Amino acid sequence: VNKDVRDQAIAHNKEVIDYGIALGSDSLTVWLSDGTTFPGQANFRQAYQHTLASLKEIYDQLPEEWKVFIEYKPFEPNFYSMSIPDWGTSYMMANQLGEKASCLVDLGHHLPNTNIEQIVAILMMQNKLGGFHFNDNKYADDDLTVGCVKPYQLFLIFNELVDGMNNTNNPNLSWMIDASHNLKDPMEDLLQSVDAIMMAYAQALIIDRKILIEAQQNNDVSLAQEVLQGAFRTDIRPMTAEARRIKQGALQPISAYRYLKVRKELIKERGKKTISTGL
Ligand SMILES: [Mn+2]
Repeated sequence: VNKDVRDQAIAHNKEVIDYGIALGSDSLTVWLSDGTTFPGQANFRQAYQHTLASLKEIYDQLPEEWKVFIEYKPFEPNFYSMSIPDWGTSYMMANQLGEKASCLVDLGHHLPNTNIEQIVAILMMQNKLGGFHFNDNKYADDDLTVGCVKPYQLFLIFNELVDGMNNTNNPNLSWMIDASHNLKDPMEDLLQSVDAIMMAYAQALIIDRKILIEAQQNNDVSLAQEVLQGAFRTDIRPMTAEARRIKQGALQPISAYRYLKVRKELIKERGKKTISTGL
């Protein structure tokens, strides 16, 4: 690893912390693009040790009440190895860094068919689940709207979250939406994302946990499925709409957004030059 590149990366994170302090933030998320594209390109152990050493320097710069989230990703932009490819590596690093560090689960950063809900359950058991980047994918994308392809997976993740919130000491989670689109109005995408998250959460809350536990203890596999799918197939949209209305929100966010021409009004206010980018 080139020492200048390393020092620049650490300095960049320190700069980001300073911006965060100015903005009133209280956490830093680290996702590293580092890795290799060819076998033999780097020594795996050394890559881990260098990454950890650099993260320690960043960790030591965190203000007292701050947290740092270690995000993992199996591939891209490097296609042979990534420095932090999976939850196990993220977990080891979070443990070695200390109390302020925990793991960040980006739903799109898994190999196809990975059991993300199991990862969520185990990390919560270890009190090391820091938060989420919500999105969805079909193949290797990580930018689709959460719940647009795999709503049942999202529900099963929330099932573990609700169970974990009741039965572990995992600290409060940070909820983030990490999706980026050029096909949709990003505001509409955010509205759909929040709606999908609310629905998955509400459906997880109506799971009959007493019967689910009984089914698990009796090895009644069919009943366990009935309980989970009974909750998932319940149309709770009127309930989430009412929850929004009680908080003075819109019953139908997309319709309201379009009817009120929110985008047009915001452009009038802010101009057209503001451009946002993200990873
Ligand atoms: Mn992310």
